[in-house]
Amino acid sequence: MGARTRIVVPCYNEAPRLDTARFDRYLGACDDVDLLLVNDGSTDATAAVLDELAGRWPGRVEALHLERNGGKAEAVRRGVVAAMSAGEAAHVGFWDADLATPLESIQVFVDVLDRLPRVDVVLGSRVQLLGRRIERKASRRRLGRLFAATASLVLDLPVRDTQCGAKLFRVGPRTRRLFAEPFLSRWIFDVELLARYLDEGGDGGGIYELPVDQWEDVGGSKVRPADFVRAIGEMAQIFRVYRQTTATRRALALLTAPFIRYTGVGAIGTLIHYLILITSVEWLGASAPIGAALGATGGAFVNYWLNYHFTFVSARRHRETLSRFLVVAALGIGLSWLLVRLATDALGIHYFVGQLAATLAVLVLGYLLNRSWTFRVDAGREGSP
Ligand SMILES: Nc1nc2c(ncn2[C@@H]2O[C@H](COP(=O)(O)OP(=O)(O)OP(=O)(O)O)[C@@H](O)[C@H]2O)c(=O)[nH]1
Ligand SMILES: [Mg+2]
Repeated sequence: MGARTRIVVPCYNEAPRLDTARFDRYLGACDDVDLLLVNDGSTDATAAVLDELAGRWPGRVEALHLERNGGKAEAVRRGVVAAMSAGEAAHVGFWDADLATPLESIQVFVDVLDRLPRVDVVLGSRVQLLGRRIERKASRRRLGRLFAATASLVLDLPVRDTQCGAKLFRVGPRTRRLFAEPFLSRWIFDVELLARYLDEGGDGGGIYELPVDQWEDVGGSKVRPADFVRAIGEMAQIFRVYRQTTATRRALALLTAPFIRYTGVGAIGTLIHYLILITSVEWLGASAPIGAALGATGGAFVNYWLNYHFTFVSARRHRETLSRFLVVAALGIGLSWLLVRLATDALGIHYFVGQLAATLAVLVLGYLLNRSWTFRVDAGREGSP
């Protein structure tokens, strides 16, 4: 009997999608792979489905139920930590529950680790080579290419596909450390994993990209449109926290600083404000004050949404952050009025100069308040502002 392999399967609201018959078939056909199914606060019958499957395979399948939903990254991390500490597993990995990559491919991943002692990490890669069956929506494939190119730049590592939900690790001190701390990112933790591996002194020679024989884009994805915007913010965070390895990179990191992201979002919000103003006045026949109010509201919500997902990559509840964001926005309007008044009435400065100074002051104050209060980002997370 070969060394044991333990596979973590993150499961969130998978009751309708989990093909337990395929799990049974796989477990019946191989005896040196165990499964750890991780459910974190699913709201459907996932917990019962997982317990049933575990009940049928005592000693081979375990269901781990985490108290509340923390996202795929944290579910995988908690699962891998448990799988690595449960002893006698030489390899630990994670696999998407939708079996986009069939369980039968696990052995091919294990063979790579057995054959190449230098390799610590095997990444499944969805490359459409002859003889492979890779079924991906064209839009996801193109987005995936763009994402992989960005990840390669950020990591300074020519990686072809970071997001395939099938990965295997050789259990050892370095790979244990990869999962020791919670991830910054919720969805693109795969990229963060590689950044941590490089940060740990690993290099490209320890990572192996394995083109999978089969991959199928299974419907019912948990990825939301906001996650794509969030991924950009998370990528900036990963670059800033792990990959400032050269002077050029440190200079580039300045461009991705949260304050720069905040300013950029402010500019986008202002642009939306003016676009809605002009559209509603020129084309919809609204009066200028109505157009201005609609524009300000639209601009504020775009501003809020982008700052939540892109600038601060927040995980806090909207009902907390939105009300605070509006308070900060109101404070900004008040401060703007006060400063323009001060400039014109008290100091006799031209109103436009006053407005420019006010805009700058509101930008800096707004950033500091939103960072420390609204989205309450702890300083350690991204180092300097
Ligand atoms: N435990 C847990 N698992 C999650 C969570 N979100 C997603 N997952 C699991 O992560 C895996 C991938 O999710 P999918 O919805 O298939 O995502 P996808 O669209 O295929 O995205 P890719 O992983 O990029 O292919 C599935 O096994 C999900 O159940 C979560 O919040 N908690
Ligand atoms: Mg999937």
